[in-house]
Amino acid sequence: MKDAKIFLPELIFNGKKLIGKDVEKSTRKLGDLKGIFEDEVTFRLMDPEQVVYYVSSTFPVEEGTPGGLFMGITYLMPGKVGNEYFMTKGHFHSNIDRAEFYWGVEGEGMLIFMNEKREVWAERMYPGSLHYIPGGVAHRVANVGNDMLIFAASWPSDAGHNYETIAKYGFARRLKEIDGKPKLI
Ligand code: PAN
Ligand code: ZN
Repeated sequence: MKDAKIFLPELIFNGKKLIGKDVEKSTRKLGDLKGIFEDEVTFRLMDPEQVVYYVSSTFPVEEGTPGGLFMGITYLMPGKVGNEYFMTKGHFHSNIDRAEFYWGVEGEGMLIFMNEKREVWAERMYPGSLHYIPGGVAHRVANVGNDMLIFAASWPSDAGHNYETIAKYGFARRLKEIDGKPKLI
């Protein structure tokens, strides 16, 4: 029998960066996050062009394909709007029962969960922390440190993103810096 072929991987995850074929980058600036922070007066005084986070992702199959997986690395800058930490928009999955893994790569974060009953809880993120986000649970990450927060994620290719519910109703609690510490209030 002939030897089977051995290939080099098309992608490298070197611990911090996703490198290789078809890595797609999307950027969220402060101006794209209108309405998510409570202190709108301070928000309006800030530069809408300031980058809050970007995501490098690989989509090996078409979006919506059942049974596939996607992976992305999020780079979330340190900062606050008033006393509320810089955070991702947050979303439920459009196919609401789809789960996801997040894991901490660098920096200090807080992963905020909210179920459909609007119950909120959070987990600390740090290098090596692993987080299972069950189906039916909205998720958002805040950078609670002074340096960039890097975390990776893998989610089903038929999960989809429902940003509308969070844009309209928000999370039931906000993560704020109170006396120098993160608190969900
Ligand atoms: C992640 C997020 C990423 C950015 O890849 O999409 O961290 O956060 P927002 O999508 O809430 O802006 C994920 O949860 N994918 O499903
Ligand atoms: Zn998700």
